[in-house]
Amino acid sequence: MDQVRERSSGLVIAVSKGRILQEALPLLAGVGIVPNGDPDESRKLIFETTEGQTKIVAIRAVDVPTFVEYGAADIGIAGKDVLLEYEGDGFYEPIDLKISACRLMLAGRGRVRNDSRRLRIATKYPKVTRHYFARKGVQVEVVKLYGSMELAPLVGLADYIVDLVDTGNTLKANGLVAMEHIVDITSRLIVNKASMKIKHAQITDLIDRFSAIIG
Ligand code: PRT
Ligand code: MG
Repeated sequence: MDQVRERSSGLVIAVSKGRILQEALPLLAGVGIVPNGDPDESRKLIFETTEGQTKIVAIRAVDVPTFVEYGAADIGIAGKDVLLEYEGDGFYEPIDLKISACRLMLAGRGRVRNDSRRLRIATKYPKVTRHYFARKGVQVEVVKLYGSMELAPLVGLADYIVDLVDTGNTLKANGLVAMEHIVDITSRLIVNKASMKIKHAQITDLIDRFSAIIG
């Protein structure tokens, strides 16, 4: 009886719109979950799926851990970059989905400054950046930006940037070079802690299905 109720309750899966969603949709289809519409095209935010009561919510990348921590979604798919920057630990991270791979890197104009002024780093990732330089024992000033990091060294806002790099084309187009590799990034499946208890059979079954199709 409990098992029946559990199976029929369905799951809410939060996925960020944009590139992660595009790579997550084939994986979701591989485990039998197909939304009834294209979450990237539609203005709708909640999608029914082919799997019983399971729903997909399409939200901004940085909001995925929040939805999952607060239980608004049972499961989320988010980049490790977003998870590292998130304050809080209200979720489990059982699998690396190995999609949307890139590297978080320190980049700049390729010249080293030799005065004694403290380095200024522009980034969307202040927490990871502070941690990285603290470990190296280097004092830096971190400037938080929400986009177009590449511009910062060109207009004198910062000496360096910490940003995601995939092909390297964006850095190149702006005359910047990758200088230090900070961490490899892929997207992860995250699970709300209470959901993991309450919907245990359903969620572990889904995790097993994902694990089976990931290389
Ligand atoms: O759109 P919104 O502001 O809501 O969020 P977003 O722009 O962060 O979302 P989106 O769709 O861009 O997806 C972001 C997630 O995709 C990140 O959290 C990463 O986990 C993952 N990802 C993988 C990337 C990249 N690769 C990537 N290359 N996110 C961003 N980039 C950007 C990078 O910031 C830089 O501007 O692409 C540019 C570099 O790419 P290359 O190929 O020129 O090196
Ligand atoms: Mg974007």
